[in-house]
Amino acid sequence: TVKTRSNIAKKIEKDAPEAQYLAVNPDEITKLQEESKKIPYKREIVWRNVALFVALHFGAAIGLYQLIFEAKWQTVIFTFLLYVFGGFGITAGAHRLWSHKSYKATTPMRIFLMLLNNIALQNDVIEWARDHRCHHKWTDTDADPHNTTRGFFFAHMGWLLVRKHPQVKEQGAKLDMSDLLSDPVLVFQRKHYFPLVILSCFVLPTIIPVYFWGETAFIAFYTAATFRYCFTLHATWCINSAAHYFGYKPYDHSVSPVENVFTTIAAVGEGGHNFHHTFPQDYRTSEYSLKYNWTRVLIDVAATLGLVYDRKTVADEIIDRQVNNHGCEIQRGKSMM
Ligand code: ST9
Ligand code: ZN
Ligand code: ZN
Repeated sequence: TVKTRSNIAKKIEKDAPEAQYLAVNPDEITKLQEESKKIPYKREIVWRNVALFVALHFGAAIGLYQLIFEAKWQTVIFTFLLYVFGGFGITAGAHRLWSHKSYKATTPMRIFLMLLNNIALQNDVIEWARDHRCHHKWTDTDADPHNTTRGFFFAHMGWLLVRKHPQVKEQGAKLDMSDLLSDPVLVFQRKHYFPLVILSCFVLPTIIPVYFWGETAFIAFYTAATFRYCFTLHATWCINSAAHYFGYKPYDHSVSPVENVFTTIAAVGEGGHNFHHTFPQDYRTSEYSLKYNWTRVLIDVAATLGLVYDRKTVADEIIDRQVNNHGCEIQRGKSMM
């Protein structure tokens, strides 16, 4: 494990110096695990979040029923498109662009992605990226916000229902977030986050179907807003849970992330998670799933339009060497258990 991790660290340093904060340091991981045992930690449930998420799931159940039996076809299509484009705000925006710097985007494109990101309501990008950088740098330790060693449910959504482990805060404070704090688009989002997300996630998704094709406000609210929001959350959370549990590990046996085709489809192209943890600087986040990698298609189309540039990829020889030394050729290109 230790050898693999330091190799990856070296590769990241070489391929993408700006992604160095993600390089895993094996000595640090061991030290963290030792220190963690000494920190007194008592799980503290945040009942406000429990109540909100229970309510959201009741609302989503109503929305699913309406989507199947009552909604107009335009509302069904609209709900689907909101899920895909809100998803892009997470995958192409918060994840591949801002957390990993795996490509660069012009200001109009960053504004576009920030607006899409609001539809998904998953905390502002700066907070999302801070948690995500913690996740990559200290995977499966107490400094990882959704540490899978605390179980499937914790990694999936339980981590949003309890106070964070003190090590997340202590280690996370050491991350360099200056690149994001100096992006005016993200500063704007953070400053106006509450009105932006209420408008983008709930108000507009309700008003648009009513105004343009005469849907009832009741149905529009439960389908395009509530159900779609809840569904997008689970699709995202599955990357932290299912894509760390069920699948193959062609690139690195020593880590928990796997290749999982279901999450690739649900998360518009993000399920090549063993690849992604091994090569976090690669904007494709997977090697084989172009077919379902809608996020990559979006980024490539934006590049053709000149909105995106400097897309980073890892050379095939480096991938081959990694597979030979630390992964498994037979599992390559397979995505499920
Ligand atoms: C949501 C996010 O769902 C989901 C993210 C998933 C990530 C998946 C990644 C997978 C790869 C990409 C795939 C994408 C696929 C997309 C598919 C789409 C189709 N570092 O938070 P507080 C400090 S959000 C450093 O209150 P508590 C810091 O000082 C859902 N420091 O901690 C902070 O103050 P400030 C909607 C940190 O009290 C202070 O602690 N949102 C860090 O323990 C207090 O922070 C919600 O439900 C860090 N990492 O509470 C909200 N973290 O911020 C849920 C904290 O001022 N959140 N600090 O610097 C909460 O209510 C709370 O955060 C809490 C913890 C209860 C969970
Ligand atoms: Zn990532
Ligand atoms: Zn992960």
